Amino acid sequence: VEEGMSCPMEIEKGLNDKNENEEHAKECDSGDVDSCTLAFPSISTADFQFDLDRASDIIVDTAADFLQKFDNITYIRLVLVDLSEKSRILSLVKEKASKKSIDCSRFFTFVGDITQLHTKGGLRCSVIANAANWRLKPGGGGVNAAIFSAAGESLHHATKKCADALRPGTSVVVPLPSISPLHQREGVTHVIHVLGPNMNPMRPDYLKNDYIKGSKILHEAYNSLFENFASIVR
Ligand code: AR6
Repeated sequence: VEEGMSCPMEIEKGLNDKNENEEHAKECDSGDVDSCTLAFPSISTADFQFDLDRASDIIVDTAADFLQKFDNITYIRLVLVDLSEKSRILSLVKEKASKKSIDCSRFFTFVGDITQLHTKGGLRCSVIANAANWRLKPGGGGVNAAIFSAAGESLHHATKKCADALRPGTSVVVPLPSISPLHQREGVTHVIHVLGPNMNPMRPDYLKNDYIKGSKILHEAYNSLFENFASIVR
């Protein structure tokens, strides 16, 4: 993959997500770049009700800064994942990344279940991020429930060894034991739990629509996630 290649044409080409998925999956399976791909969900934008337009700006900005900082390591890749082709956060991020001419071989979106990227999507990602809760508890809902359930008990134990709580805007790396089905089946070696800002009155640390604070915390959350990913890769 050529360094500096940018893809403003991704949208103009009119590729649907399936074709884009297939293209990226093909590239991914072709070499050892696999070990340096981080797949992450959009933090805080479902259960935590963070505004999608603001979140997409923050995702694109923090990803662009991160890739620029590591522009000598061309095989590091960031992949934003969501379940549906109709995902609004994926469309917004795709559009904004394209406007900023971010290299689409190093940052792209992918439709699929983050716990089945390899077996169902053909995309190998050794590191995946989780939109966690502050207690780092399994269950709840959303991507947290999916990851803890797919990874089995060993993720729960491994997580407890690393931390017992998270502050909003921070993340923690958990090496995934090789006995975990997620490790064996999907090739995931690390899970990074991230706690984003919460705009849902029914959840802890509710920010009461304070988007100055909320945006700052979401920035910090992605910076923390990407820095932790870099620390694994290095
Ligand atoms: N694969 C890929 N993306 C997913 C999956 C999946 N299996 N499941 C959900 N998403 P959310 P939050 C997307 O609600 O807003 C939890 O209960 C989803 O479409 O999981 O940060 C925790 O315990 C959305 O784009 O996380 C916390 O209490 C994104 O993942 C709280 O919810 C994040 O949605 C965190 O809320």
